[in-house]
Amino acid sequence: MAPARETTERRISYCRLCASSCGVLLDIEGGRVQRVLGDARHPISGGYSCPKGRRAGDLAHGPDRLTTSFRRTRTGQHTPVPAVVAVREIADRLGALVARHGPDSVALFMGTQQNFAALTPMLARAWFRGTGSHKLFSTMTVDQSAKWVVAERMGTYLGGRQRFEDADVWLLAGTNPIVSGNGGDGDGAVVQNPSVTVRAARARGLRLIVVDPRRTETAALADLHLAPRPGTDAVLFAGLLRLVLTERRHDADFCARYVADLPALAAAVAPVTPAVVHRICGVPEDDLSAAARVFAGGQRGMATTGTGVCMGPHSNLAEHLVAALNVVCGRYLREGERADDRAVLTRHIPARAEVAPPTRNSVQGFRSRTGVRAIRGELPSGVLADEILAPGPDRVRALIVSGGNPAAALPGRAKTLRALRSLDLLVCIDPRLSDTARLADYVIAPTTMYERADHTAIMEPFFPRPFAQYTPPVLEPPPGVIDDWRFFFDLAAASGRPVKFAGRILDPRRPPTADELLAMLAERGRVPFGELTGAPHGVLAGPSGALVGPPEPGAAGHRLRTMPDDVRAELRDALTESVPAPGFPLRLIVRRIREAINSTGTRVPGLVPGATNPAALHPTDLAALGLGDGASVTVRSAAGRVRTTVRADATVSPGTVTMTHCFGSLDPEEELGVNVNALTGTAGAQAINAMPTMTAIPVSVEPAPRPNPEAG
Ligand SMILES: Nc1nc2c(c(=O)[nH]1)N[C@H]1C(S)=C(S)[C@@H](COP(=O)(O)OP(=O)(O)OC[C@H]3O[C@@H](n4cnc5c(=O)[nH]c(N)nc54)[C@H](O)[C@@H]3O)O[C@H]1N2
Ligand SMILES: Nc1nc2c(c(=O)[nH]1)N[C@H]1C(S)=C(S)[C@@H](COP(=O)(O)OP(=O)(O)OC[C@H]3O[C@@H](n4cnc5c(=O)[nH]c(N)nc54)[C@H](O)[C@@H]3O)O[C@H]1N2
Ligand code: SF4
Ligand SMILES: [Mo]
Repeated sequence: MAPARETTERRISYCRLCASSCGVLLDIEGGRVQRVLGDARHPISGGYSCPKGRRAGDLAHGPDRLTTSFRRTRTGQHTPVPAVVAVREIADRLGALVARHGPDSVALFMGTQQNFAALTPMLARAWFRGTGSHKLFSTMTVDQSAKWVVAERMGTYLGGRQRFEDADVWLLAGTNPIVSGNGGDGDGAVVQNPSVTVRAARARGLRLIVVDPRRTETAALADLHLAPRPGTDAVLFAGLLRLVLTERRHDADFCARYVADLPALAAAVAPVTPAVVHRICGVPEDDLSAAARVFAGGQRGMATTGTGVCMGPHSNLAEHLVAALNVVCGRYLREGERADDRAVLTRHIPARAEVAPPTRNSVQGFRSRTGVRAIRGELPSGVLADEILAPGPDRVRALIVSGGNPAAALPGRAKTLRALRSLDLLVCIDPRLSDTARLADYVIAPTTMYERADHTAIMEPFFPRPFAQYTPPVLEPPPGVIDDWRFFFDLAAASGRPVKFAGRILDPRRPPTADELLAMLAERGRVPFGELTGAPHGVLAGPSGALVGPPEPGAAGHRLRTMPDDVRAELRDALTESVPAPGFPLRLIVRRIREAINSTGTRVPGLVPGATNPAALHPTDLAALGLGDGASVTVRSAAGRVRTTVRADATVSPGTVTMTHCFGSLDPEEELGVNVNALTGTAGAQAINAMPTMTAIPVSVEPAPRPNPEAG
């Protein structure tokens, strides 16, 4: 007799591996995902999905998926432990550490995969607040915290930013949204269905400028591509500002109303002529002039950046000058214009045509033992290793890692590993045995995205239009796992601490359901939770009718500071320094791939081509080094070295090397490329946010006998 055919069930959900939040259809058979398709009826992503999103079945059911939590024994082995027992033991150990060393001995690290779930960051922060510790870390401070520094030093215009959807020009610097879906920062630019979105914008007349040393997938779609030497964006943007101001292409009315110090800005950029830009950045003078003309000649549209600008040397300065370009061109919404109304599940914050002046809050923020201050309530992750390692009564002794993999992701790999190994207690919540989990005393196995209920409250700034979506769990989780948020709720309860959530205090004896929490979170939105749960493909909320309001009377005199003294000093340094890097003739730059988001996806069989992250160089550089495609090499920097193989890639500028981060494994049996953070360190970190340099790193590439996994 033929076996009965399993019935295939088609479920509707959305992917939560990156900010794109693509609508998907899942074919589920016998409790397993057989196929993931882009949801063509999804109003925002329109059927798009990417290679890693389509392999979600492997992420949920692959052999490396953890289906139970683990405790590390004295001999260093991980043995299974029920999550409830682990939570109780962790609460006891944290309690003992706090009693002995105080609350600042406990730290929380919030990683990338905590941020696409609505409830996890809320409950993690709620637990953390209850500890009384100041030692909060996230990936933002090894990513784009230059944007926070700009707000501190320049101030913020509160009327809102111009949008991609009705822009006639856009400049993307150091970002490759066709691959990363990064693009803007909260202006709805090119996050979803990026290739279609960019092509449609160009078809309606948008002119696209890309600033990137590599001819990226995004640069290939641009009207103008400037390829500066890595790490020279600050000078390039100073040069653009000079051209816009000297040719009087700026928005004089906006500047008169909202800028305190336009003459100071003009004076600071005056020496940065096209000839200077050509000398330092290698960008032809005519290309720079064309970019200034096209950008300032447009009526609407912004310059936005990604990691290529925010991880370089002078990252805070470069980001400041990009923001200054937007300001002098007046690329913000004015009083009476349609306001940004993408808050659908969250509370709408009225927009006003006024400036929040520079705060310099980080000057008053908690001062850590390493001398660095908190910014937006977080200590910079660049100092996490020192917070753990440097002796003293207030050092970090316990670290909870939520949805992150600092062992692989933080700069200065060897020191980071030493720090993580020296903790009294390391807890890692992760569905896989990441490098960080390998070192942990407790590994908590969580549900993965399709096994939990969720909605898009915290993803709203990434959508181009007011939109919201809810998903129920569409897969049955393995019996031994718990929702991420539930771990933090239970940990707070086991420590006897109340949990504050959405303006109320939750009863620790009566754990809420995920749906109850999601409903509370959406209480102040404009789409009722019931309507949301009844719309499986999501709700396009439509315009709210909100307009940009007039300034509050007390704010009429507030102005943006475009050239404070410390920014001027940084610009002087960027213009006068010679970049001394004897022995390191090449520059290593960041590069993301479609098949993985940081370490997520790197282990899915057959997904990443070659299951590795080779060093890519221009064919002329390879020829000059006498290397063929696939040759074994040693890549060396001032901080360390790795053995890897090379790949010829004509999109990489001569003089430049690309490698993708978050590869490599602490398991000597596992072949998974090499970890780029063996080549990075925290030397030369930026003032204020201690941002390390993670792109434009001076390196050399030399032939090596044969590949060999990195040491340690
Ligand atoms: N050299 C170099 N270093 C870099 C970068 C670079 O460009 N170059 N980029 C930096 C940037 S921008 C960032 S954001 C950081 C990334 O740093 P991290 O966020 O620390 O790194 P990820 O690999 O994204 O970590 C995500 C972890 O979450 C796990 N995970 C997946 N799904 C879930 C889930 O549902 N729940 C939980 N609890 N865990 C889950 C994954 O298995 C993975 O181990 O790296 C930084 N480091
Ligand atoms: N597929 C995929 N998507 C992702 C991620 C992923 O790992 N994979 N990671 C997610 C995360 S955590 C983040 S933070 C975002 C990041 O998103 P993006 O910032 O868009 O990241 P990348 O795609 O690495 O693009 C950075 C670009 O900067 C360029 N670049 C390097 N150095 C310089 C420089 O000195 N100057 C200039 N102007 N450009 C430079 C590189 O060539 C590269 O094209 O992407 C998110 N989305
Ligand atoms: S990982 Fe891919 S499928 Fe998932 S949301 Fe991001 S772009 Fe969409
Ligand atoms: Mo990131």
